[in-house]
Amino acid sequence: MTLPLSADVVTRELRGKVLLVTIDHPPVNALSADVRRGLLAAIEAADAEPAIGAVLLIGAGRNFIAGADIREFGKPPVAPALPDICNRIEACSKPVIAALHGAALGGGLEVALAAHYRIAVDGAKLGLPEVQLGLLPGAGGTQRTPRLIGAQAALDLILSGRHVGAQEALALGLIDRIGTSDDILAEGLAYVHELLAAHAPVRRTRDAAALADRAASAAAIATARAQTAKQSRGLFSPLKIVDAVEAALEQPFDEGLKTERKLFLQCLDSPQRAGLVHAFFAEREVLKAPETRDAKPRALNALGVIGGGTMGAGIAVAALDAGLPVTMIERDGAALARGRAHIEKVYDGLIAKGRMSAEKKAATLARWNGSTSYDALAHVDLVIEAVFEDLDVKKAVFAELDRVCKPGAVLATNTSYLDIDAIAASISRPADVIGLHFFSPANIMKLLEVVVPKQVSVDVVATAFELAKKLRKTPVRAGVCDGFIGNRVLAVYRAAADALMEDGASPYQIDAAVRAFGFPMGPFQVVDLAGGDIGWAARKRRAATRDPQARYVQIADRLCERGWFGQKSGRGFYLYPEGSRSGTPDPEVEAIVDAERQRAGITPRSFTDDEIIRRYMAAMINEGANVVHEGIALRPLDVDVTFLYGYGFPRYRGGPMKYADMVGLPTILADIRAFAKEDPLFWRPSPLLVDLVERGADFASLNHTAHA
Ligand code: 3H9
Repeated sequence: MTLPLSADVVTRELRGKVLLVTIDHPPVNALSADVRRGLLAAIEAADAEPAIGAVLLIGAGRNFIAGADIREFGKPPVAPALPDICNRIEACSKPVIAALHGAALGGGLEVALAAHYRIAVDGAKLGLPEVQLGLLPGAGGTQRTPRLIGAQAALDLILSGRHVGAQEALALGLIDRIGTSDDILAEGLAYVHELLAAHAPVRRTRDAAALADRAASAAAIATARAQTAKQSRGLFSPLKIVDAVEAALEQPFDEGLKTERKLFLQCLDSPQRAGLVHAFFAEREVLKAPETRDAKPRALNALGVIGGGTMGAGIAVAALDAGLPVTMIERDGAALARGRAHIEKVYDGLIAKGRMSAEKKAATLARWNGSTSYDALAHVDLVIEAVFEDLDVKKAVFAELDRVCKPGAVLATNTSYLDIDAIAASISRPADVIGLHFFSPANIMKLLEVVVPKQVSVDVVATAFELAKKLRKTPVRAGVCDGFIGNRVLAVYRAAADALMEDGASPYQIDAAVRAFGFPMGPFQVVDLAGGDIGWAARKRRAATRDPQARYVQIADRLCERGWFGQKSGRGFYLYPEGSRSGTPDPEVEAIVDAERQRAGITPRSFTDDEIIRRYMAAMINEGANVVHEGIALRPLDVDVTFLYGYGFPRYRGGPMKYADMVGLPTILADIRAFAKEDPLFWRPSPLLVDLVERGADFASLNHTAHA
């Protein structure tokens, strides 16, 4: 018998005495208002219908339920609310069984915890990842989880947001059973029938007793609070999570739910939630570059890497880790040996940390092959060159690739700023040439700028996105210009930081202010880490084309002239005694800064941290707007993802463009106009920013996402 449907997204079917309730709301069965209504109607029907002996909840498609519908956050709430649904499920007078496969995350796991019995199949992913969205589990998760699995295990799950597999979930006590096959429906039905045969009672998680050892629970909460206060780096929701779990211990269940609700709403209203949800959708939107819709990727079975330096080796490791065979080319045997050694060093580090076995290393390196002859690249599908940053050197490499590579091979350059159109135009197959800008260390950093030159064929771009997927990188489509998206914007806010330093702020104050904003490092620490000589070389190269009217701060040059290149030379903006990696301020640097101020005729003034951040961010946002205006970035969100994944921008602020929207574009523009009174050449408002302010619009309006 099929009962009337309450909503298409939740179907009900009576199978003997079992009401089979299927959540069928692609793509991931998120708990939208329709799903909530459907679940409510199903439970009410189960209670009302005497023929029904038990309820089985399953998800259609690849998942049980991925959680609350994230797209609803920040919009007016629609009844029925998820916590009420969970309470209604738990209150059901007939046993409710949840059968979990794929994602049972956030609100999805909370629905399962409100059910009376749980079975999962292998491959199920259970978790409470709300913290990653700036939230806490708000549908009873902070109250039921500790009652079910204890305070410590619950805190670990909720504070980390990690996913656990079926085996671990069983060991923790989150589920009662693991199915023996992956047929979720058959497994679920078999379990329900077994429970019915055994007259299994309704068993409510609210009555579970894992918090019974009060002293141990209180100690776990106190420890979590102390650790969270130390580690959560400005995040709002983690301490609220600890408070909510504490309420599970200290308050009766219904009171605890009220406390959870109050804390959840505080998180929901926080700007951090808005920033993190933006990041969630933005990192998915960047995958949908137009070329990925318009073309199929070419084959990608074997890779070539030219150059075994830090970058080439890092790219090779990323590819080897993805299971791809890699052929590395170097100019001679010694350089090739160094390239191989760079790769081995990465794996030896993992072995030393116990994260890789010697056998795994050997198996991985068996996919590596080195040669000093370009002819060894005849079979590869895609080559990435990572040689010295010089246009003529790169053109020479591409001439060789043109000679040896098979037709249809993708020819990529890892340049960080050179003119890829010029490289492409120098060979006979410009349509195969693309930029793949990795970030150092390339095996770790997630960002991959896919730089799209004029003549490239659409399927080559699609292939680059496919490569990113294989390498587990986050690709951002960028156009050709000096520095593409990231380094172009970086050059501008670095210049703003230099100007601040010359005008009176110490590099140490600037770094501290930028760290307090949420970056892991300040700009001068970054220079010291990357090596001051790199920027110095770039500045010398650009000297000839620099606008003579533009302000040029020479402080960094003075340090480089002394050989102070940062960490690798023991001093830069900071001192690094005996190879230490955390620098200490250097009075001699401060004296050099003073001398430079005098040379430039500047009377130093003081800046508050807030003034520093306003200039730093205004420079970043303004150039980000230029990059969008010129079509170098497809949308503001592409700039955001670039900075989140490549430049340490604090994720909870969503990226520079999202941050600008949250501050308000009129405020940013007013700042730029005020700064322009001192240096009109540097502080030129981006035409896009001016236009948006005039129209009362924001960057989000240009993102063209369902979410925006
Ligand atoms: C919560 O539950 C709060 C509650 O405690 C309290 C409430 C009161 N909503 O990632 P994919 C979309 S907070 C809406 O590419 P995969 C996603 O945008 C929530 N949409 O697939 C994409 O759309 P599009 C806690 C969602 O197979 C499409 O689905 N839950 C949601 O690589 C496919 O996603 C989470 O944080 C959602 N909840 O990975 C889980 N989830 O095609 C978040 C996904 O238009 N989700 N979409 O770009 C995930 O971790 C992954 O999506 C998942 C699938 C592992 C499920």
